Amino acid sequence: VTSQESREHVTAYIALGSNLGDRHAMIQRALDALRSHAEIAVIKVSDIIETEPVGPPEQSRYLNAAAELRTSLSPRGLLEACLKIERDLGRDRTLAARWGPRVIDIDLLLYSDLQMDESGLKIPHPAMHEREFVLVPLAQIAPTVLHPVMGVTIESLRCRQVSTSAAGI
Ligand code: PH2
Ligand code: MG
Ligand code: MG
Repeated sequence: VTSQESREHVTAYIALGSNLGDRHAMIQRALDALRSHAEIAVIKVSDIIETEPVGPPEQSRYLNAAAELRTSLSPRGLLEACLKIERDLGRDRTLAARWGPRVIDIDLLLYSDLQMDESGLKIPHPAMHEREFVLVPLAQIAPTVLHPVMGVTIESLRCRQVSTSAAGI
């Protein structure tokens, strides 16, 4: 058994978003950077969908996607890897408003069935269950996965969210 094989690997899910520049290329470049990381494997990628911006500032439409990863990184290590890829792709957090436009956003959604609440790292992502732009692509690749806090499947969260947003709630 090589050290690579003996390492614990866990399944994690991420959300990707872009609404500045060549949005499609930014999401592809983020996925390529994840693929070339020695401790991350990209297992599944959803379709890339166009979504209306959610949140305060006036901004343009997003492309969003979700991906399933296998990783030997800790949750903190995986977060750092995602933040580094955001920086490498030119994201500038100093100028950006908290909900404002971004060239690339990579959010950690789920890490196995872990629950954690630390500064800068909350898993599951605390808003994932109310964001259609996360749940629609995630349900495509992980419909039967359970939300570890809510105890219901991603597909059931998506159904609920899509019906409340259609009703304007
Ligand atoms: N991300 C945000 C704020 N609003 N809206 C859409 N449609 N897609 C996003 O990825 C998104 C957003 C903050 O991360
Ligand atoms: Mg985000
Ligand atoms: Mg983010």
